[in-house]
Amino acid sequence: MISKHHPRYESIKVRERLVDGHKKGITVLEGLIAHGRGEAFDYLLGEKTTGPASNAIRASAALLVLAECPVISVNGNTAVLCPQGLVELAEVCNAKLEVNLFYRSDRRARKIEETLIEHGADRVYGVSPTEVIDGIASERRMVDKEGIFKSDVVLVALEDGDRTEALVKQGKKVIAVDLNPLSRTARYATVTVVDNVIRAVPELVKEVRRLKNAQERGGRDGGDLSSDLEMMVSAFDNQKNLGESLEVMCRNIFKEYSFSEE
Ligand code: PTJ
Repeated sequence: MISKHHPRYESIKVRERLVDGHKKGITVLEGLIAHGRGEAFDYLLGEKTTGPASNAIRASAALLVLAECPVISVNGNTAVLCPQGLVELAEVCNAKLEVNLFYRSDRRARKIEETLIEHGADRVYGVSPTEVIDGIASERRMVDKEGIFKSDVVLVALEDGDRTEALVKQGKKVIAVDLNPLSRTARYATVTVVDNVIRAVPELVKEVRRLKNAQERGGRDGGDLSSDLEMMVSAFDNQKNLGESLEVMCRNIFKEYSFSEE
């Protein structure tokens, strides 16, 4: 039993959730390693949502509101880290939830479906995928005909670069949540939120709600918010934003360094 007074209590609890997810057959062991890599980057970010991440969250929310067929891709880690938030996000932006796994097995896909349904999802796609996305070497290439296959915007988190690249090549817009601003996923995505998925998803829900409310008010007043949202998306420069996240990390390193020199 970990004391709530332990300075790393929250972080330890998150690890325990992933270990528990592994015992239940949801998370793979490799997912625990991936989480450890994420933790290191999160440490450098100061374990909070930074200014650049907030800007990326705003652009992502605009993309989701503008989308005609948005899909939220769920893997073993995200199913354990933020199932409630993913279901809420799908609800607020009329998105579909689709299981998509690197280490795919039917059993895992069904377990993740079960988890999402327990958290309030009506329907989960990708459990029996029939379509293939070209250019992906892993099981991630298998997608649902009614989900990622026909989507225009896909949100991915803890992802590997080749799928992001392949989805973008297919003309889809990809929103990536990735703590590593140097990853291939981060560089290939349309919008990358360099933040922990645990913090980013609730922020996205808030932002989509805010935009939807503004859209409704605009509608009543005869205004159209779509062109503002389109401008917001086209003004977003992903490479520049990634550079800003890296700068935050570098500043934090130097702050720590000068602190230890005192
Ligand atoms: O559940 P599966 O079978 O689909 O497998 C999922 C894993 C995570 C094993 C698979 O996608 C994988 O190997 O991912 P990678 O290539 O290790 O990439 C994970 C990326 O997510 C890395 O850039 C990490 O820094 C980042 N990351 C780790 N934890 C988080 C994170 N990003 C956001 N939030 C996190 N909590």
